[in-house]
Amino acid sequence: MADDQTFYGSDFGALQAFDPDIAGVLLSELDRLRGGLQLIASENLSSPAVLTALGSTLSNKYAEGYPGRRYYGGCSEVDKAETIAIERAKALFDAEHANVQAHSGASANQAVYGAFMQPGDTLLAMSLPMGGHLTHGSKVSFSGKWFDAVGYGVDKDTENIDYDEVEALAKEHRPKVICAGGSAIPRLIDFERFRAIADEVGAILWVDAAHFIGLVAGKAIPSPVPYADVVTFTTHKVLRGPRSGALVCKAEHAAALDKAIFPMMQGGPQMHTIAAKAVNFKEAASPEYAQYAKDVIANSQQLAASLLELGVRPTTGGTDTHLSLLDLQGIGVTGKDAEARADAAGIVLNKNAIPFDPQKPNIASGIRVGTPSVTTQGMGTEEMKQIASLIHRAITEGDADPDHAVSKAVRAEVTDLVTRFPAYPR
Ligand code: DSN
Repeated sequence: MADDQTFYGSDFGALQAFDPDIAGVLLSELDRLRGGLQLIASENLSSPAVLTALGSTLSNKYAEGYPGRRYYGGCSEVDKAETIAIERAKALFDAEHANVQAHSGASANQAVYGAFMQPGDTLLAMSLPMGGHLTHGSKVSFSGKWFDAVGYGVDKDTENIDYDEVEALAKEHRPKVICAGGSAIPRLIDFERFRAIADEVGAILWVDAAHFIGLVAGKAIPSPVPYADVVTFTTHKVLRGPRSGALVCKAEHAAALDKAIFPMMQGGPQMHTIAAKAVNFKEAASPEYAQYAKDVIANSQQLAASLLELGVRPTTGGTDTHLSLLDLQGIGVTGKDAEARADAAGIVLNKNAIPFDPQKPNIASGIRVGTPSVTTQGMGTEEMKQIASLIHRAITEGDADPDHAVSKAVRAEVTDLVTRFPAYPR
């Protein structure tokens, strides 16, 4: 139990007095979080301990360089925080080397390009419409503008990664780097097969584990670390840390990746965020967190199964992870409409392209739902059955107008649920 002030750093009262506009936003965002069901697969509710480190005076410090090798004086204390974060990351993921300075997952991914590729080199990665990520070679991202990105997809029948296609494309294009991972992949990835393909063509194997690294930390799914040359990740998804990024890698790549993070891609590291990452890695090493990671998957599987019973089809037939990708074509609703109708009913999720989607990305035929936040709130499989029914009602009978009778009725049930399982309980 904690006072609200805890969630905003050291002196919320002073902020309220000085800047009621921004203090009001902090309070109304907390109300928004508490008032609805947060089903965005890439979000979570980080702990008061993490938020306290984020709201600390470590934000003031310039510390370009690495512990013991800085370009500024006065780094003795932040050196301690970064060293603790590095050692905890290495222990948590059983990794030979960790770099905790990336400002985000996208920054960590940039470092992979910086360390291993020259402009014009070839990358092989999952294409964005099939479940990949912008930074994996999309034409609108630096990664697709500066590198020759070849995209692989999923099998039309199974909707799982087509490993034979990955192998054939690797042999044809001889990429410098092969990337495994993405932002809408509900199933486990066969890292051993990716390693074999990378070895066959002499490529670096990069796993972007942003989405599922928390499940790896909790030992709820297999780890990519033994197979990959480098694993990049965000720290704020299932892992439940601060909004940031990090990477772990084989010792042989440590110097190249460290140089790629700083000075190639970033300047001063955010020491308050690094301290918060250290807190998060300690939390994620606990038995309670391991149970949480397993519960996230059990909830996700129940949610997908219950939606399937209601006629909403999860791609691949289900999920092994924290997220499901739901194909709405069978119920004749677009992803865009479903997102708006769910929102009006107090259910926050996102429209998402499904593999081979006939719709444009800003309309989409699917939605993506994830269970990290609701599991943090203590909900279990019984609540997932109820949530499936609420989603179904909101998107098939409801409206984008919050005053619509069904939207209101669903919202009342959502309110009851989040009152019983509150976010940031007082
Ligand atoms: N935007 C994140 C997601 O929602 O999956 C990935 O960067």
